[in-house]
Amino acid sequence: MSELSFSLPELGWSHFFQQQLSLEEWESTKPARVLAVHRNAIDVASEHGAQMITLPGQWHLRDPEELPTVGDWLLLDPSSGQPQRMLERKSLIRRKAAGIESKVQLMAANVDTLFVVTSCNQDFNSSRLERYLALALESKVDPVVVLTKADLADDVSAYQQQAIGLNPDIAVETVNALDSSSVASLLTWCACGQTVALVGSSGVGKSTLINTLCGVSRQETGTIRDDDAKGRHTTTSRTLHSLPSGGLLIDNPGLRELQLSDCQSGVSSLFEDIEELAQSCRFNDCLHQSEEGCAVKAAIAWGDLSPRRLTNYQKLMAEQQRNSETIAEKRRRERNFGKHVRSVMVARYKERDGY
Ligand SMILES: Nc1nc2c(ncn2[C@@H]2O[C@H](COP(=O)(O)OP(=O)(O)OP(=O)(O)O)[C@@H](O)[C@H]2O)c(=O)[nH]1
Ligand SMILES: [Mg+2]
Ligand SMILES: [Zn+2]
Repeated sequence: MSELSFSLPELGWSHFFQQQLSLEEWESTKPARVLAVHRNAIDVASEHGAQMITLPGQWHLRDPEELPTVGDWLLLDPSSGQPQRMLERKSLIRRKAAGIESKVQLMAANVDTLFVVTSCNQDFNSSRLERYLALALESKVDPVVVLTKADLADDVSAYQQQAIGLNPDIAVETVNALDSSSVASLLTWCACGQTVALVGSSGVGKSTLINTLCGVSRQETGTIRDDDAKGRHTTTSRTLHSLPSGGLLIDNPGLRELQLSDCQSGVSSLFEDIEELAQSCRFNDCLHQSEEGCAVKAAIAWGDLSPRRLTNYQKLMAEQQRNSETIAEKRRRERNFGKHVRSVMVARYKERDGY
């Protein structure tokens, strides 16, 4: 964010945050929005401009989900600049951290719209798009599918039709991310105070879109490989940018994979049609495999439902449940370990102090 100062509404402040402050806090603290999170410091912006702050040591003892991420609101002490507390979030986009670790990674907070970005080339993949869309719906954020590189594709409408077919209620926009008149259609979601996060694979044009929407080059962009259209992971951290239109955009590094956890309602609402059909299956516990009277299989036989969609629905449901269980188990183990450490410490103090 290069400009020096903003009004609170320009930073996305709203009644939802205002009502969380006591009168005393309103008078004695300064709300600030998190622009970027570094290893040992955080960039924030307030009515008084942008600054870098460090978190008080005891904050690092918190559950990682209670630590500030890009888009969060903090109340700062105006004289020391130290954060006093973090405000409750309107929305939170989180995923299972990459790799085998049972950890959650926060992607962005207080987001209104998620641009799920893919290109009209080999990157386009319906099942991967469904992952992102389920994540948005779970996070209470409105998703928009943004198809980039329309200028390079022979048959743009084939990609559009596939994207629209994922869920008729979700908006699909097709753009040349390098052309400002082409991306103007996206400004609908970028009005003053609105926060939009961009997600998608590396090389699909997330940073290019931000630069074109901002009208200046804010983010570095990188070329993609010719053979498989994969990007080079040019963006490596999350950052929040302000647009001339007043909207706020959060750039994200391209993800190699998106694993869902705690995403049951998101998957359910994206695949509402399948869940509705399942109500008509003869057996309540129908697995939609080879059971008699299966309405889901019947819809596939009629050509009303693609077998791919059913397979992905079942896969995502199972994956989010498995990941939620391993993360919950890890938390439980950590809590038990914490209790054990505390009881050992208490026993030592008792022994030492003889009480
Ligand atoms: N012709 C054309 N090129 C595009 C379009 N969008 C992006 N590009 C190009 O695609 C390449 C990758 O764009 P980036 O904006 O760096 O992609 P990214 O999604 O930010 O990638 P990561 O930061 O690696 O996650 C760059 O060379 C862009 O110029 C588009 O709509 N049309
Ligand atoms: Mg980028
Ligand atoms: Zn069935």
